[in-house]
Amino acid sequence: MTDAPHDLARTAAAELADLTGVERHDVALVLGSGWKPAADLLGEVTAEVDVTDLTGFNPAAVAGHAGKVRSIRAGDRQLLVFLSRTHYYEGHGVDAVVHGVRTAAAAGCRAVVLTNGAGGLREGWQPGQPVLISDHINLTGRSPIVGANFVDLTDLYSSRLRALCREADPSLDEGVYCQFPGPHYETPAEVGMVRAIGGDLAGMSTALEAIAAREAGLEVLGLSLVTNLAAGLSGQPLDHAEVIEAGQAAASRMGTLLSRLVPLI
Ligand code: 8IG
Repeated sequence: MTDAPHDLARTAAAELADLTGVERHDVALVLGSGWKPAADLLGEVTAEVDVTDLTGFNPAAVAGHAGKVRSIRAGDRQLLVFLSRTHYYEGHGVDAVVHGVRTAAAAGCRAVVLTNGAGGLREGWQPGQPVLISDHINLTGRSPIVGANFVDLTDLYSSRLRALCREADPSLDEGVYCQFPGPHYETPAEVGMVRAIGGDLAGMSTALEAIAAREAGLEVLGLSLVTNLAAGLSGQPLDHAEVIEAGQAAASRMGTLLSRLVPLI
C-alpha cells in the first residue's frame, strides 16, 4: 500500500540525515510562539537547515516564526529542533501541519516536545507562565489519521514525562489545551465554552501534531507558554505583537526550563 504523507516524511528524513550529517535524531522539539529564543540554550548547534530544502515543508508564514530546523547536540542526545511549524489556518491541510512530527519520527526520534503560545483561562495564571499540557480537546474537527486506524489517545501527553517535569520544576501547573482552527482568536462566548468543556488553554496548534505523534509511536510532552489571558478575561483586545512580546520576555525562562527537561526525556 502506498502512503503518500508518510512517504514524504521518509524522504524528508533522508534529506535531513544528508544535510545535517546525522543519521538518527533522538528527541524532536517544535518551538511555538515565545519558545524560539530557547533554542539557543539547548546545546551545541551542529547543523541548521532551511525547511524549504526538505521535501514537503512550506515556508514559514507568520512573523516570529523562522523556517529553520536545527540539529543540536545536548549531552548524549541529538535534538531535532523545529524553529517553526505549519499551522492549520495556513490552509495547506492537516498533512502539512503534522509533516514535521512525521519527519521527526522517520528521522529516528522516539519523543517529541510540542510547545506553543496560548491564551490562558485559569484564575491566577499570568502571561509569561509555562504550563504542562495534561490533555487536549481538538476543536478543529479534523484528524491527521485517515482510514480505519483507531488510535488510542489515552495518556497522549505522557504522564511519565509530566511527572519528571514536575520533579524538575514543582511550580509547573498542568492544563487542558483546546486547539481552535484559527487564525482569529476566540470570542468571549467561545472562551466561556472552553471553560465549560474543561479547557484551560486556547491555541491554534499542537493537538493535531500530538495525534500524529501518537500514531507514529512517539512519546509526547506538551508545554504551553501563557502569552495572554484568553479573550474577554483581561478587558483588552488581543494583539499579535503583544503576544510575541510576552514570548520574548519569557524566553530565557523557557530556555532554562527546556534545557533542564530535555535530559530527562
Ligand atoms: I499566543 O488566546 C496565542 N495563541 N486560539 N487563543 C488562540 N490562540 C492563541 C491565543 C489565544 N494566544
